[in-house]
Amino acid sequence: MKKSSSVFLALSAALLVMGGAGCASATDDQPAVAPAPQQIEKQAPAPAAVAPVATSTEAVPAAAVDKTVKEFSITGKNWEWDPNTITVKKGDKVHLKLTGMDETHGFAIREYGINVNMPEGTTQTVDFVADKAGTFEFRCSVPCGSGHREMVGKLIVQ
Ligand SMILES: [Cu+2]
Repeated sequence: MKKSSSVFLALSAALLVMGGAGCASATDDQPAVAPAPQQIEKQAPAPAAVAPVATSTEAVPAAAVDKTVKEFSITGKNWEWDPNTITVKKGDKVHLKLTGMDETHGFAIREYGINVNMPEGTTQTVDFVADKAGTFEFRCSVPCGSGHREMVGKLIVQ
């Protein structure tokens, strides 16, 4: 969880900076009176396809405080990922919200050393930096029935 911790530290720092933007001592080049919240809208495609889950373990909406973070909500259900392709740029910070819908699944991207258990009805989060370019499969890592092997999606890092 080292990466996760450092991301949260960075986010905390960003929050502090934003919180201070109302004061005369704002340190960035934005006018202190105009924090322009519309600039920090998240860019994840089609988040509406995902039902809100009250049990999210994520307290800080990463994309809301750092627009360099690419945020995606992905659901795993028998037997598919939705969405099943996500595209980022090399070097992007990626924040994934992973929701297990109908039973326990697992989200794994071998080349990135990611393997997260997704107990049914929960949302797990993963933060990583997309520092390797290419196309990587994400697969279910928890045996979940006859379609388990077909739960394959793609992370495209351009
Ligand atoms: Cu599975």
